[in-house]
Amino acid sequence: MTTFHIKRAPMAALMAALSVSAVSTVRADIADYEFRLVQTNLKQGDGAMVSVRLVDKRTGKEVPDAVIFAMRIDMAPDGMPTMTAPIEALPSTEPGIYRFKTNLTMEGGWQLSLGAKIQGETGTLQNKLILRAVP
Ligand SMILES: [Cu+2]
Repeated sequence: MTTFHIKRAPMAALMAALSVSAVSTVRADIADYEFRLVQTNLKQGDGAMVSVRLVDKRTGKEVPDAVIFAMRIDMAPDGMPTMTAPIEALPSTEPGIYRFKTNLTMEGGWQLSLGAKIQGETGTLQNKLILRAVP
């Protein structure tokens, strides 16, 4: 009886290790995802619409239904990290495309920072995207 239990324990540990590695090869990591700007140049001024695609880098496919819980836009690329603009998320009209309305008050480089949760994935996706406000 005792021998039986001693032999069983390592087998159970091995099975657990195998199932963990099997799962990790199938499931994605948060680092497999990325936001990409649809357009990098936007017209300066109020009512600027920024569109981003959330893609699974392994397939290049759009990923719908992410929850964007943090967003910020500032002029860090032009040495003005404290110069921010109001930004609000708009409803998505296309799966995997996320839209924001902002006011690009000044011409030049702007940085859009996003924090998101992806359905079925643990961890947080954080991306910084550089765009330009043009006349
Ligand atoms: Cu500025």
